[in-house]
Amino acid sequence: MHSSRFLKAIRQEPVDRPPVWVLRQAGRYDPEFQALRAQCPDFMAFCKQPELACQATLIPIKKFQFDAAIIFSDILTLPHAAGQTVHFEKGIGPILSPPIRTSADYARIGMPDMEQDLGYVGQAIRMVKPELSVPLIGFSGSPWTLACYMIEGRGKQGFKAAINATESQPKQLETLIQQLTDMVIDYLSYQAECGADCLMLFDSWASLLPPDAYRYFSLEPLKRITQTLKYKHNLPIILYARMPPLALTELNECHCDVLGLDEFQNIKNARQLLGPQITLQGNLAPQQLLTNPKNIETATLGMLKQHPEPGYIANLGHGILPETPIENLQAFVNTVQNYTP
Ligand code: 1CP
Repeated sequence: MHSSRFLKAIRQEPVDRPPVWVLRQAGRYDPEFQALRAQCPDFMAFCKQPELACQATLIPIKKFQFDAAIIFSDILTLPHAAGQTVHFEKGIGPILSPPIRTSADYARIGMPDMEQDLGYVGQAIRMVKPELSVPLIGFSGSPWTLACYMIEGRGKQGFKAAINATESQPKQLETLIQQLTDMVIDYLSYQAECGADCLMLFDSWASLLPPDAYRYFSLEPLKRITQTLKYKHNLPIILYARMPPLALTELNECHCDVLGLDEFQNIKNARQLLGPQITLQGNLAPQQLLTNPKNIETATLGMLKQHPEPGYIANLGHGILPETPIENLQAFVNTVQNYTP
């Protein structure tokens, strides 16, 4: 495991080719995943069955020989464990109830007990580990991204209530973010103890805040998380922030081992800005995979040539789209797997 391509690239050691995995690699683009999902149509109930989560984690590894696995779960398991009901409605997305709006709603949020409230994630990690010959990534949403869902009560429809809370309820939001920071530390520590080889933080809604508020409500909590985890566990940490309102050099204050780049970043520029100390991951636009294999090969080679040195992990800039044809993902993977730097 220690000598895996993925962990070597994180340590910036020479590799025969860049490791490759894909955000949302277990997902709706794959009919085999869809068939497994059909066994338990309620998404949260699916996540809570370690046997199913384990199988969903393994399907893309067997099919594409990815260099890393990511545990099948969701960032919304944590709000659920903290006291909100989380339900996925077809055609709407996640619904968290009650949304956190009043002082009473804020007061209702409590620290979960890992074994009791999130033991299903730990069980899935323990179950899948012996089946894997590649490293396993455990993950969590960032406090800010989790707060977006918890305050809004819904998915990506603007998150107006969450943005408003930074102005209208800053003290309450700050307390919530602090609680979430503690929860994320506990949750990722728990995943590490259960066997995760690498930890990943998703700040998917970084773009919603102006720079100063972003620093206060997102970056500083992320720094506390990564510093504490580094101290407690000697595991690599990946930070993925989508469209961050701060420069990559500022995100680098977290001292993560890997920075996940979205498709709006340029790999070469990122390397120049950040210097040699950090591994970069990304960042082909997921929309590229809707084109055709020839196009995908050209675009993927273009991406790989931007980073000829070690310290790079090939991936998409965001989650693979559900409408992606499997042969197009295969073309992306083949291009990386046949590449000689
Ligand atoms: O019915 C289904 O199968 C639902 C699709 C789905 C899947 C496959 C959801 C609902 N979540 C997941 C799994 C998941 N989610 C994984 C593990 C699988 C893998 O990567 O292979 C991971 C890492 C996530 C992370 C996640 N969930 C993020 C962060 C990454 C990102 O996309 O920016 C976010 C924001 C979520 C919330 C979520 N879960 C699911 C959906 C459709 C959403 C977005 C909701 C919205 O904002 O509208």
